[in-house]
Amino acid sequence: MSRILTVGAAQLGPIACADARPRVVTRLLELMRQAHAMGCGLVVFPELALTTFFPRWYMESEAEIDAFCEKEMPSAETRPLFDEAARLSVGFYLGYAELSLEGGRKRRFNTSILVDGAGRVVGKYRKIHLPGHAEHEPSRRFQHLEKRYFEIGDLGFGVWRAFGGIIGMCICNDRRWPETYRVMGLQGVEMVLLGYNTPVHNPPAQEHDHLGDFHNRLSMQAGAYQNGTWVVGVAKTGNEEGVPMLAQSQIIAPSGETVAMTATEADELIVARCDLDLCNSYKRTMFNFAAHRVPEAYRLICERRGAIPPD
Ligand code: CDT
Repeated sequence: MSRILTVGAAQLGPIACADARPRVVTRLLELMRQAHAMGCGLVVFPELALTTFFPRWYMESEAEIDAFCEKEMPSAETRPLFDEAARLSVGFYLGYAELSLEGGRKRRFNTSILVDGAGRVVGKYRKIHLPGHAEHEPSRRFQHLEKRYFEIGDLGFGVWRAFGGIIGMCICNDRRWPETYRVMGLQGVEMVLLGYNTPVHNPPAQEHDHLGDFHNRLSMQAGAYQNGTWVVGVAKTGNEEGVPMLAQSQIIAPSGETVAMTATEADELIVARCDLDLCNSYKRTMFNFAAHRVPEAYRLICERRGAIPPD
């Protein structure tokens, strides 16, 4: 048996602060057309793929922050992506900053959507693990203010029946947390899509900087293997507004092996012919959750947030 989903990981080079949406959408459309030419049914774009990674700047003006957010999806500026998806029958994952009005209250989320080959939104995810800090830290060369600009996602780690399989989504820092993959694994996920913006330099932990590529691979490969799922991780990379960003977008098989990886720090498409049925043997043997998991022994995971060492 095989269920082939040909997927494209559409890495982006830097987006400048001054780049208007239509200019960025033109780049995304070019990558989507390349994906179609390569036989893809699904193309994955990065986190916050319509703007620069704005949490690197401290801003007090709500109008200034909101200018980086999408008030509707699709909008006049993003509609061409949906139209082209339908014309080419290529679905996509897109990360963007979402501004929503709920119960008369303005809310901002770091969001991704899953759009099918008819141009319809079939899934939405709001980032749960928000890294960085909430207050201005002027001693840093650049900020990481996701905790200031976004609320914690309120939609959980969902999965959707789409593209002939079970597809899940998460965003960037989520990929470092085993709980992310396991919650989707417990829903039978067969392909996890995720976009990222990862500065090479992390001011509070400079001693990790030289290990950035390794930690990126390590987290995604472990998540894939331990849950018997494909993982597609896609970067926005290069030197964005003076901040070098990690590359190495990759498509990872349920074995944990990376089957395709980008070679540049620019707009670049990589493609893999993913057999979703490759998940089966992992889900039926080593990671047969129903046969081997022991949830009673894992209670602390839900009951306790931070580590408390014994006396
Ligand atoms: N965008 C994002 O989540 N980036 C984080 C950087 C962490 S350093 C504060 C990441 O985990 O890649």
